[in-house]
Amino acid sequence: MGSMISSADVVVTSPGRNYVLLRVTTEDGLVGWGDATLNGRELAVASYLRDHVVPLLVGRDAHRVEDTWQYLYRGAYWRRGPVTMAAIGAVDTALWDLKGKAAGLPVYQLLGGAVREGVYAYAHAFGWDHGELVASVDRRLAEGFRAVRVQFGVPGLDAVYGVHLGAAAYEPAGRGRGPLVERWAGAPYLRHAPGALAAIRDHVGPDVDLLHDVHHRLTPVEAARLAKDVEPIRLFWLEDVTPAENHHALDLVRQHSTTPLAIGETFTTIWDCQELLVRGSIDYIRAAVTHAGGLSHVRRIADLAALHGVRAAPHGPSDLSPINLAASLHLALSTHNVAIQEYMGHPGEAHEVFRTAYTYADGYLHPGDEPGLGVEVDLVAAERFPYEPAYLPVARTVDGTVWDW
Ligand code: CS2
Ligand code: MG
Repeated sequence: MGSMISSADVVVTSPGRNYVLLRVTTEDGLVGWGDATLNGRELAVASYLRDHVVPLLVGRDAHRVEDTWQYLYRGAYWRRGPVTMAAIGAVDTALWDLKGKAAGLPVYQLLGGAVREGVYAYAHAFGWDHGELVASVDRRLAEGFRAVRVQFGVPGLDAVYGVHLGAAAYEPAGRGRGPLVERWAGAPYLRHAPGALAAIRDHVGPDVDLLHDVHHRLTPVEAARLAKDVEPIRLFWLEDVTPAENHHALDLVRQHSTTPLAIGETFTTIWDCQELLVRGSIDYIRAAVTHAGGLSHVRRIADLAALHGVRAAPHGPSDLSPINLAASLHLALSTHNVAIQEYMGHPGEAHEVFRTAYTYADGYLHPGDEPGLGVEVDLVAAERFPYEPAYLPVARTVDGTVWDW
């Protein structure tokens, strides 16, 4: 059958926010889609793909997914890193999409078939103060979610990851200007967070799963204190308590608490995950399909995690496109130790560009049964939304020292 790759194109579009997409076409006219979006550094991946990867794809057998992965990873000599791995992730995802379309099967069937009826999903709730946060949580519960991530403001600060003082919505990447500076101070956060989370636990009762993301802000000892202080709240997880590169920091947190820990949305390979998994330092690994080399590699990470009793929970923010979310759902439906999928949704305009087969009902997602990933891209609509430079914020402590965002 005609499975030779005849062309591959990079599409950069900005329906509400920037996305970088890869379209791979075979000689018999099948089209596979991958997501290559790296928030705030989008054009670096577009160039890596256009200038270095696409010329290697044309003429290859589209069905050789694993060989192509190894060729792009090992064959480049310069391995790992977010730019390289997002590019490989896009190729891998597009080839799985193509293989599904060629077989007439949804990708989850190619990965072994469904191991569950639906994928447990968590939504985001945020509010600067308790009243706003409760209203936001109640909206999520009314939508059927049984797992909610809660982010709140801190007296004395104007912005904390996940929420801004006086802002109706939360979108971290500011368009058309350099990075905003957000002031950070650990002490007021540590004083405020346990009470803010306890008040939400009191409001929702014991049956709702509550999650919280610290976004890499704390020192090891601060993180240990927070994890210990919030223990009675029985969080589903506490995410990214310390900067993700410092694996040993989590040992201190572990020694002091049984609060479940999640980390890994910035990890790009199994090597970034290995030590944390083998040492039993975490409970959930967050590596994303796009950013960690695609479905093939994230499945491998999930398998390593399974050996150590760790469950996978791939990152699913609005700054990854619906193609990434669809791929994540095919993985989650067919991978035994995937625990939950982040479901943040996408800007309204994105729905003009992406047609998706995945569905949400009563707290669960399903990837749908269309062949491949079940996402199609309207290229005419995509052209209506040209790229605009955007940056994530930068954090500085109150004395002006650059901090982890
Ligand atoms: C986050 C993201 O979803 C999450 O857990 O940490 O919102 C993250 O800030 C962005 O994806 C950064 O691009
Ligand atoms: Mg996060």
